[in-house]
Amino acid sequence: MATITTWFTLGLLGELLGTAVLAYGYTLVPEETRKRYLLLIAIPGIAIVAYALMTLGFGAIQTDGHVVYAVRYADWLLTTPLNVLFLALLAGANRRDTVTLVVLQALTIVFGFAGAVSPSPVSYALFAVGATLFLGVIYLLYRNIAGAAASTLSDIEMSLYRTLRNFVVVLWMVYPVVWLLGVPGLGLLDVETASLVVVYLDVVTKVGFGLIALLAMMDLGSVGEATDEATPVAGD
Ligand code: RET
Repeated sequence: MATITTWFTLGLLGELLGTAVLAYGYTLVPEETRKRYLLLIAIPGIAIVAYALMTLGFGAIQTDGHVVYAVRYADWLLTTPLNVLFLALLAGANRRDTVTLVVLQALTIVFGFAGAVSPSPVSYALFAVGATLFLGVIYLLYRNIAGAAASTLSDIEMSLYRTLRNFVVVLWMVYPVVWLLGVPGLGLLDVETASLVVVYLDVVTKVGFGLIALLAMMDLGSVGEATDEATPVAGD
C-alpha cells in the first residue's frame, strides 16, 4: 500500500528531475539573464533537501495531537520568497515594493507554521493573519509590481510576467485550502491525502514555474539574437 513515504519519494524524484532539467537550461538562456535564472534552479534545489529529509523520516514534529512537517514549512519559507523575488526582478519593480513583497510572503509561511503548531482557536487566528498577508502579496503582484512591469517590459516579457503571476496566484491558493481542510484545521483530509496533494503541487509549482520561465527566456534570447544579426555592430 502506498504510504506517505511513497509520496515523499515521488516528490524527491520530481524535484531532482526538475532541478536537473532547469540546471541544463542555464546553458540555454541569454547570458545577461543567467544571474536571475539561478533562482529558478535554487527553488526546486532547496526542495530536494527538504524531500530527502522527509523521505528519511526527519523533520516531522508532533504537536497538539497531530503531525506537522516542519521541514516543508522551512522549504516554503526559503523558496516562496524566491519565487516572488523572481517576479519582482522580472518586472523591474522598485526596491520598496520588492522588499515588501518578499517579506509579506515569508511572513505568510511563518504564520501558517505557527498556526499549524498551535491549538485551536489560536491556530485559526494565526492562519487568518497569514491569509491576510498573502492577500497583500496578491495585491502587490496585481497592482504595484504589475504596474512596474507594464512600464518597463516589452509585450513578450509582459506576457511572461502575467503567465507566471497567474500561475503562482491560482496554484498557491490551494495551499491555504489544504491547510484548512487538513489536520491543522478541520481535519477533513487525513495526513496522507493532504501530503499527496501538497507533493503534487510542490513539484508542479516549483518545476512548472521554472520551465515556463526557461522556455520564455530561451525565446527572448533567440529574439535578441535575431535582432543582433540584423544590426551588425561596428568594431571588433
Ligand atoms: C499557509 C497557511 C496560512 C495562510 C496561507 C498559506 C499559504 C501557503 C502558500 C504556500 C506555497 C507553497 C509553495 C510551495 C512549493 O513548493 C502557510 C498554508 C495563505 C502560498 C508554492
